[in-house]
Amino acid sequence: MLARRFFSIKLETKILINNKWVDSLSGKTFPTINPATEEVIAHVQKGSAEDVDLAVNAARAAFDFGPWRRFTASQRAGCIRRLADLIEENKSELAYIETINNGKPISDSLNFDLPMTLDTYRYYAGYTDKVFGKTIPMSGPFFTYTKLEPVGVVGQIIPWNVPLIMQAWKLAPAMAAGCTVVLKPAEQTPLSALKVGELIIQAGFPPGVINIVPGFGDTGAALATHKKVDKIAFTGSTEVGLEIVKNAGVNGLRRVSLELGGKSPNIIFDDADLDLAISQAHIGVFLNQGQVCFSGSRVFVQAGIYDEFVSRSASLIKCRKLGDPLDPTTQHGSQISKVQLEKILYYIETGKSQGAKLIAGGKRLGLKGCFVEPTIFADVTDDMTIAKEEIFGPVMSILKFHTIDEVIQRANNTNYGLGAGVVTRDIEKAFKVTNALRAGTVFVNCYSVITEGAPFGGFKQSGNDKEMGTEGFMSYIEKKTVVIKTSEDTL
Ligand code: TXE
Repeated sequence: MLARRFFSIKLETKILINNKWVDSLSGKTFPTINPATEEVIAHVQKGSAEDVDLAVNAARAAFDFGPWRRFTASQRAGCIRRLADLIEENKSELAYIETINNGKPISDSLNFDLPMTLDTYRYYAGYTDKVFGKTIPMSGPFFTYTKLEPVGVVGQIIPWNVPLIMQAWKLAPAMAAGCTVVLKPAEQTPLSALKVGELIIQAGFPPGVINIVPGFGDTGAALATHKKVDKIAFTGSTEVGLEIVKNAGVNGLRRVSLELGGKSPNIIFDDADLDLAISQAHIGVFLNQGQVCFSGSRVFVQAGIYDEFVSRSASLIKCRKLGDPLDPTTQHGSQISKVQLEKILYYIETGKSQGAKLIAGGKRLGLKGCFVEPTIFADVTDDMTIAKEEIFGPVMSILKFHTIDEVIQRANNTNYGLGAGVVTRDIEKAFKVTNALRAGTVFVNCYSVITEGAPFGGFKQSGNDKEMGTEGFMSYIEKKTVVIKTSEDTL
């Protein structure tokens, strides 16, 4: 079994600054837990504001004076590709670390998280030499052009739900653009980020280009307000995102990119292929134990197929295999923490007390580990808390609708706007709904299908920028306009 095979893996637990592993200045550490067993895996150095300051200074020096800015595009791409190759060589070990630290099934870590991580690094390696400015016509003896440059020192704060993917989504475009970085992984899941740090050194990134400081919210806040940081990129809760925006002007102005929460609608019409609709909605909610920002947690089902959809969804959920995340046949693992477990159980109780009909799951599984049964509520109405707030857990709310205009209005009646789904055989209906939904990504007859080439990010309270694709790369780029006086004779 994997557990035995990796009994002796070396975990990295220190702070990475200037390609050196260091202890925190305070000497403090924090335990990192396996949520499936609730056992401590390791003690990790706890970065404070002072450690963040050292890391930012290292990143600043590497940006302002280091060799990184003078690396050719192919040298930068070479570093990123070597990193991807090293991640691939170590993928079993990384998948194992991801699973023990996060609680997700090992088959997900191996078949979803690792491939997407690799694709992201390789995709952005190809961007280093595709940075083109423009020449701009101007009256008079002037030659005017734009030059694209890296934004500078970037602070990146990431969450715990897909730690390796989030690290890649943040680091890869910043590396390709030529930025330098201080990354703070989530306090729940520092281990895979630190392991990648080891591989970053091996891949040949110069000292100071990528620095990693594990810690809590105060560590993130110190990074987000540091005066030498040019840009903050954050993925996490809308509450913390708003705080980061509020603090963006503290100690000087910096750019802010946010990818926040969601309460995404998934709309299933009477004419849908029902088998497809049921499995699509199932993936849309239960993938990653429901800990997905674009989870299609509000499932709107048209009246004509409502009852059948509900009963067949309840049958399907019984086939989902819950249990030991290290068992390769497990489909559904542990939630990230006791805190999240309790939050999810609170929402389930709220659903019951507000009159939603519990048709599957609804309980914690076992007494050890943070396991929650995949849960389905029918007869959910728009005013119920479970239909309004992000649960970030395996809870599907099924709501009934009658007409297309009604469902568009109800689906959009949320402060969030990250994902959405439509299931129908009617292309006209699909276009009408897709165009009307205020969401950053709309899935038609599928769900949770994302690619590194397409921009990803939210409307409304779900975010203010895009990651991935060209847009994700441009988020790490400054545009400089250059106006050169020429001689009249050359016109
Ligand atoms: O998120 P936080 P939490 C949602 C989801 C979840 C809820 C809470 O609904 O239940 O958020 O999760 C760092 N300044 N999402 O508490 O607190 C923190 O250390 C700077 C959606 O884990 O937002 C971590 O690295 N940084 C989501 C990161 O922010 C701060 C993914 C995220 O933590 C900070 C995760 C501060 N003041 C949760 N406070 C998604 N969009 O995918 C905390 N942090």
